[in-house]
Amino acid sequence: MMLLHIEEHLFILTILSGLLLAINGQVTNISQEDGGMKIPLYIGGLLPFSGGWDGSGLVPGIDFALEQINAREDLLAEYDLRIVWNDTQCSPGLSSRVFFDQIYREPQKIMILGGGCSVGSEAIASTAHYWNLISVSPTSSSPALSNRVKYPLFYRTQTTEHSLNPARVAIMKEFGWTRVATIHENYELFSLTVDDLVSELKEANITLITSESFVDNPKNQIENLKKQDAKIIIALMYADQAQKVFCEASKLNMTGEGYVWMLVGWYNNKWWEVDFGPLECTKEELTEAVGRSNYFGIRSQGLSSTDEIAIGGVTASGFDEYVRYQLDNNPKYSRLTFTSEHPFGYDTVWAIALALNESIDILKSTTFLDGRMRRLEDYTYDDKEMMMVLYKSLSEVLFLGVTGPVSFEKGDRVGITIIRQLREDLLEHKIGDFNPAHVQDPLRWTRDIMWPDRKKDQSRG
Ligand code: ABU
Repeated sequence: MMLLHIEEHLFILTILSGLLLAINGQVTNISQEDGGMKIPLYIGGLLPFSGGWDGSGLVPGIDFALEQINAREDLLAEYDLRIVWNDTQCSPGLSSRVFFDQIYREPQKIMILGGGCSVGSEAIASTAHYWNLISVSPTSSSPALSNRVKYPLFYRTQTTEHSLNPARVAIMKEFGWTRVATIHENYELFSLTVDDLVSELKEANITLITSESFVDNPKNQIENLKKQDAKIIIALMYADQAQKVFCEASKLNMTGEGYVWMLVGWYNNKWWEVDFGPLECTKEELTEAVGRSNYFGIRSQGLSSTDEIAIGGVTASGFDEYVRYQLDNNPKYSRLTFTSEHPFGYDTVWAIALALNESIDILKSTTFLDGRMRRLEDYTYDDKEMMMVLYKSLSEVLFLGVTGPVSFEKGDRVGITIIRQLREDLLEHKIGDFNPAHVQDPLRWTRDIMWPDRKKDQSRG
C-alpha cells in the first residue's frame, strides 16, 4: 500500500475540507492481498470524492470489476490489476496536482482512470499525453474533451453533454414551449453545450430569450431572467452553483408554479442538502425552493435498461443492487455517496482491462525501434511506441457493459438520454427517454409528468 507522507496528510487535512483522506494514495482492490505470483499493473485512479460533483459512489463498482478481472484465467492471466486513488475534488487545480503526484511517485501507472469531472479531466488529459499516458474518464461529458488535438489520448465511457440537446429540444416541442432562456456556469462543459443548444433551438424555431453565464455568483443573471420574463429555464452548472441559483431564484419567486427548470440530470440525490460553503439561504429554504419547483434532470443513460448479461456475468440491475448493497452495508464504503453514474466506473475498468489484454499478443509480435520486445509491465512514460499499441487496442474495444454496448468513436461514447423529474419524495424519477436510434419517435414517455399543481394536490393528500 502506498501512503502519502505525513506532512502531505496534514497539508491536505488543513486545506481541503471534506476530503476522504482514507482513500488518497491507497491501492484498492481486494485481490491484491492474494495476488500470489502475479505481476501487479497499476491504474491511476483520479475521481472527485467531494466538490461540485461527487463521484465516490463509483468505487464499489470499480473494485468489483477489478475483483472479477483478477479472478479470470483467460484475461490478464499473469497480472494483478490494481488502482491507486486520489481525490480531485472536482477542481482543475487539484486534479493537476494529484495527477503529477501519480506520475512522480511509484508505482508506474499504465493508464489513468479519470478524471471524473470534466474540469479535472481537461486538466489531466491536456498534460497526460506528454507522458504518453492514456486517460479514460467514466463520467466526463464536456464537448471540449472531444478535441483530439488538445486531448489526443483521452477516452470516455460517458456521452457528451451536448448530445443531450436534442432531448431538451424535443421536450420543448412536445409541450409547445416556444420561449426559453439558459443560464450556465462559466466552464467549457456548459458553455459549449449552450453554444450547440443555441443552434438547435434556432433550427426548431424556439426563441432564445437570453443566455446568461456566471462564474461564482448568479444573482445578477437570475434577476435578468426575471426581468426578461423567462419561464422555461435551462440551467447547466455543478451542484454547488445550482444551490446558489435556486437560492437566488426563490428570492424572486421563480421556483414555483409557472416555471420549468431543466437541469443536468447527474447530480447526486438531495444535492441541495450538501454543505458546499456559505449560502444566502438556509438549508430549509433551499429544500423548499427545489421541492416546489417543476424540475427536470436530463442525463445520459447510466444503467442499461435490458436484462442481458453484461461482460462480468451480471445484469445491469443485478450490478446496481450489488453496488447499493455495498454502499449501505460495507464499512469500507461507508463514507461514499451513491451516484446514478456508478455503472460507468465498472465499464471503464473493463474497457481498460480488455485493451491491456488485447495488447499482450500485439506487443509480442511488434518489432520496436530499439529491437527489444515489450511486455505490459515494461511500459514507461517515455514509451510512445508502446502507448500506441495500448491506444489502438482501446480504440477497438467492443463489449456489452452494464451501461449497454461499449465502444469508442474517436474517444467518445454514443448513447441514450434519460429524462427524470423531481417528485414528492424529493428524488428524481425516470419519466422518459430519448433514443436517436428510434428515428420516427425518439422521445418516449415511460411515466406521466407530474405538474406542480398536481404535485400540490397530492401533497394535500
Ligand atoms: N457526469 C458528472 C460529471 C460531469 C462532468 O464534469 O463532466
